[in-house]
Amino acid sequence: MDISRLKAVDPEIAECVQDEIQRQCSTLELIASENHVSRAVLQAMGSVLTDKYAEGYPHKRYYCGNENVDRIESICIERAKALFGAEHANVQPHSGTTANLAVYLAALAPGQKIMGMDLAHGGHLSHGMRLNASGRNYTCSSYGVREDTETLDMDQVRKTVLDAKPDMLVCGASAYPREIDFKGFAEIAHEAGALLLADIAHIAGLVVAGVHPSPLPEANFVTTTNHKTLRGPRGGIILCKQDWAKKINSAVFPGLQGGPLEHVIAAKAVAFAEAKRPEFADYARAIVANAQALAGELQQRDWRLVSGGTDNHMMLLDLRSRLPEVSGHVAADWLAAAGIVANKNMIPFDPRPPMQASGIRLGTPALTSRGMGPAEMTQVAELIDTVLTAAGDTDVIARVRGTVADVCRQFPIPADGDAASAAADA
Ligand code: DSN
Repeated sequence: MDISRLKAVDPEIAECVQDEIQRQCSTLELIASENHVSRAVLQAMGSVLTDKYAEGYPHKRYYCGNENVDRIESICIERAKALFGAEHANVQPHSGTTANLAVYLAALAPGQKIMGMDLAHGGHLSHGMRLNASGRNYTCSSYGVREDTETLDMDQVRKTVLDAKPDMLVCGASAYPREIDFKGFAEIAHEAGALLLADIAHIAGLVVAGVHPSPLPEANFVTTTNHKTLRGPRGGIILCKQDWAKKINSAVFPGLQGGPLEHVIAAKAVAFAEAKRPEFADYARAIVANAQALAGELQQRDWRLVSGGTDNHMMLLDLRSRLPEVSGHVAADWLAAAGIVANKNMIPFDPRPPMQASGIRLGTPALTSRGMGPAEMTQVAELIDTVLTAAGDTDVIARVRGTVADVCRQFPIPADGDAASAAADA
């Protein structure tokens, strides 16, 4: 990535950017919600579109001079609709949380009832966590996984939902390694007289590739971020039927946001076009194949995975299976020191508090974007196992760090400028 001008003008920030490029190039990114975008996405995002104010929607703006961003946002909307098979798309939300808050604002009055998946079982802050605006402005409760299977039991979910009678049922998760039964959720929402919001932030790339069932058209609202398995820029979108379009649009603007980030909307449009290509379906299938390969290799090394494996792009390793005294917080730091970047994560019914946690969440979207396959997953599992088994031994961490650097050199990320070998940079 060329940052020569930035270096000349602001060497302090240029150094930070350069260091981040170096960090990404030399570490293995296993945070399940992160990815490496293509250079086309980066270029759209790093463009003069950032200069433009465009409050409103295409051809109905408050300021003049929007003829080009109108084209961009209209293209982005049409691409989003075609990609997901939606009647309406709002591409302005700055994030997934904002997208969810806009849905609540459009469809609920303050104090009405939301039910989402328990945060401690894999849900998300914006699905009703008490400190989040969702939890503060609405009456929130949750459903969770079964303790014995660590999966969603739709009969149990149905009973919990019918007992609570929420106005809005939210499905979708941040840390759930299994397929989500969107049809089942739609039936339950219908029976309970609730609206259904499906938040597919984590699995959007798998959904558009047909690797995970889609919540459209059953869900009233579908939200997603663009930057996880979908491999686009940071930000969110909302999809819905035409009859909700007006309310959703006015909830996003002027309800929650001011000027949209048209440079990010341009990058979303680029990512949606990339995700429509046949190669993207191969990529999404490879993400899941890699996750299942990594999961299998870890299990062979006697690490217990929540729910016994994965159907998607992520898994949750239960440290208690081999290191009962070690928290996710400590283990994630050991891995990071070795160049393996993951996050601590609560496991269902975790006895530890969230900032300690007993699990590590691992995801394969970013490694798959670098062109890695099952053979590399075996190696990554071995490296993870070596670091954890050595329980923080600094010599072992240093040795693994060297191997990680070698693997990273073989699989450069798109932004490092090596076009020939950045396999995923379409
Ligand atoms: N922070 C995201 C994740 O890691 O899953 C969710 O917003």
